[in-house]
Amino acid sequence: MDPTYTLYHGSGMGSTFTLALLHLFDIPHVVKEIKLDFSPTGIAFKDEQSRAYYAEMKNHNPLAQFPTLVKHEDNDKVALSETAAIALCQ
Ligand SMILES: N[C@@H](CCC(=O)N[C@@H](CS)C(=O)NCC(=O)O)C(=O)O
Repeated sequence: MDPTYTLYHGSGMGSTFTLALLHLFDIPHVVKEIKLDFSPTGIAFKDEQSRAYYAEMKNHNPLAQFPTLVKHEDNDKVALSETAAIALCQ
């Protein structure tokens, strides 16, 4: 069975390159977009779905960084969060 991927993505964030790779190489994936509002006073979630995806992302990757790419393979889940490592792995 082919592995599938879930990408936690923030628009304009470091996950953009990973998203481009998934598209470029036509790799099946699911995108969970975390919509953020940036203001001088801080960062806020644009909606509740984004807040929920962020909590999910943090479960997979306590650093909660973009990108967080989760690879599902049978019953295993592996989270990758280094862009260079993601680019090198298949
Ligand atoms: N190791 C990562 C670092 C990515 C990174 O620093 N992403 C930033 C956004 S572009 C981030 O998630 N910052 C939020 C945080 O560190 O809490 C990579 O180079 O792929």
